[in-house]
Amino acid sequence: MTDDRLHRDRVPVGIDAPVRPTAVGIVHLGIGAFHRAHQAVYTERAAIATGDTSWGILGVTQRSATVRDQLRPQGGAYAVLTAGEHESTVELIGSVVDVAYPAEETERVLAALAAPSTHVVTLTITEKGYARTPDGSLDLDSVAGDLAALAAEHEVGAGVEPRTPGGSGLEARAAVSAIGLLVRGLARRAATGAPITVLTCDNMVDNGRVLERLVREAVDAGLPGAEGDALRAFLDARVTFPCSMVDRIVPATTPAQRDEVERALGVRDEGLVVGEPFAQWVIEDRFAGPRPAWEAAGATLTKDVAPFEQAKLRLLNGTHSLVAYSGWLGGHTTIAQAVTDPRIAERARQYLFEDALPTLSPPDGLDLSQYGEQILARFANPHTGHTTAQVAMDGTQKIPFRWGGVLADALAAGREPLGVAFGLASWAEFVRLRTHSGEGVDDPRAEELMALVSAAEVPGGSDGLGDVAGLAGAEEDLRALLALPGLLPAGTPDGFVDAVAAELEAVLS
Ligand code: CS2
Repeated sequence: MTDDRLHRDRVPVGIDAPVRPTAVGIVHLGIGAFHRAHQAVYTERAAIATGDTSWGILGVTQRSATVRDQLRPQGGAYAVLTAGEHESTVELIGSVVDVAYPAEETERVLAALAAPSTHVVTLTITEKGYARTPDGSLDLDSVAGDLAALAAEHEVGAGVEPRTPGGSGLEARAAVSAIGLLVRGLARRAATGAPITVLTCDNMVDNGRVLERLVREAVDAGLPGAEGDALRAFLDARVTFPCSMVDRIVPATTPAQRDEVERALGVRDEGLVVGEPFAQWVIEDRFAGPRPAWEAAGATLTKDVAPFEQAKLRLLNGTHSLVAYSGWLGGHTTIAQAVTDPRIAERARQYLFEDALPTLSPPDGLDLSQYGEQILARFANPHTGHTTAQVAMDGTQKIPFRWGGVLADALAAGREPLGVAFGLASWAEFVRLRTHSGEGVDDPRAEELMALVSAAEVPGGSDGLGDVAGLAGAEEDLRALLALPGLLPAGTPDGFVDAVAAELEAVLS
């Protein structure tokens, strides 16, 4: 710890001190930039509004120790840079008490999940963190280490020797899966009987129900029969999995932004996150026990999240993906550049207003056309620096939730959604070009995708992207990619795949 580093005990002059939590009330799985710029900020503001400091957050970082190594030397504190069209502001957040890296501190995380002061587990583990197979069930291979540990712990608890010796090896393997860790934590908690709410904040349709189903599948696989009955009874009686819709554009922080904030604060913040001014959080009011007064910080608690969630996933995220793939193909680095390209803007509007919007029933009081315009204006904010490549990541995990429902509903209503078709054609071409360039795609199903792209095809041929051979090759690859299991809704007619192929010319031009 050096004096030139931000720390919660040394707050720069002229900036409000962050909240100092008195207990860990929340365990958060997946403490990336999004959580720090969203739920942690709501938690901070709720503590300021109510004076209740019992909702400190223990963050859990899954894939690497980086966030722990950034925040621990700062006592958990970090700054949020809000990058508006006309001005930027910096605020310090103290609600994160510490960050744990389960590969090295599994026991600490499990203990926190079972602790009496903890009442809520929140998750932002991204779509791929849910480890679903193409048919939506839990990929048991991904939680095998955790389930072995669960069975072993269970038997230890019952006074029986663990089946698998060598606990440390198990711990290291177990730490790769957020769902597995959660299930082990819930098993620990079941022994105390204390209720707990598991609140997912990821961009999935019916996210709470999805998570509950996966957790139950893991329990059934790990502790089948009578061994798991107590845990199942605990889940039935004492655990809830509310749905929630989260919204704030949070790009990856750049070194330039870190430098800018260092100049403003006079100290270095390795944990800095950047977000747009807009933020929204709609939470299903179905808590098993106490919760922070997030409504005091502007969150909406409601009986039914679905209309908000559908509108956000289909209008915002669906348009975002379209702009990301077509923007990347058009040579645009950022979403803001891409969405101001007239050709892309036109297709974004077509998707948003003609394809997606008519499939939605607006939540009370929401004017969907205005909401759509506001989304496009948010994308055009150049100060966030959100890149097309970042939004383009993990397409196989995002597309079904963003475009799948729009596609199915539009076809059922007798409309062919040509914006969706353009989006899918752009995604397929993105995958093809990145495969051929050797860069590859950032996607948990990358290997499958790249195997579908024909090795013989050279994009563009000798005469450029629009030549006949290039188009024919691109179409072959597109048809192979669209047949990827789980990508399009079951029963999507061949005629729609033809419509996607017909968009290739527009994509390649
Ligand atoms: C984006 C989202 O990266 C992506 O796929 O569409 O992260 C988007 O920025 C957020 O959902 C906005 O709330």
